[in-house]
Amino acid sequence: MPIDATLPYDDDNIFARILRGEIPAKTVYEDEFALAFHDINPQAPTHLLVIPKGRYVSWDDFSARAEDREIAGFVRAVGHVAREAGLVEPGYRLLANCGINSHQEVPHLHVHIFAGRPLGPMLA
Ligand code: IU
Repeated sequence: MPIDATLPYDDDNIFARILRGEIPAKTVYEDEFALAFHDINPQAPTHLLVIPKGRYVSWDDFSARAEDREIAGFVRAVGHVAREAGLVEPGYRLLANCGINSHQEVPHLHVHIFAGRPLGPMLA
């Protein structure tokens, strides 16, 4: 079910539980600001998710409330994960769904990294 990006943060959401170590994930990177792991239902040969450590529902919530250091740390983590995975050449796609019309399903901000095949033109 798509979620409303303006809802209050739900501490029981699946990514909060992964951050607390209550549910396993195939983690590829972790630092002060971010955790990155393989998506359980990959849509490309490489499909990673990068999530901030902070309690943010969506891109909207994060961009409005996060401290500058959290935003910088998260953006750097996304780039680092892509570089470390060897994705810069021939390239990758980032996607962050926000709210009902985007079909965001997990109410903790996540950036998808897709790579490993030609991804075609963006679909709107
Ligand atoms: P979305 O942007 O909220 O639609 O994407 C949610 C993603 O989270 C989706 O690609 C799921 O396969 C993925 N996911 C996951 O990796 N682990 C989980 O336990 C659950 C969803 I639930």
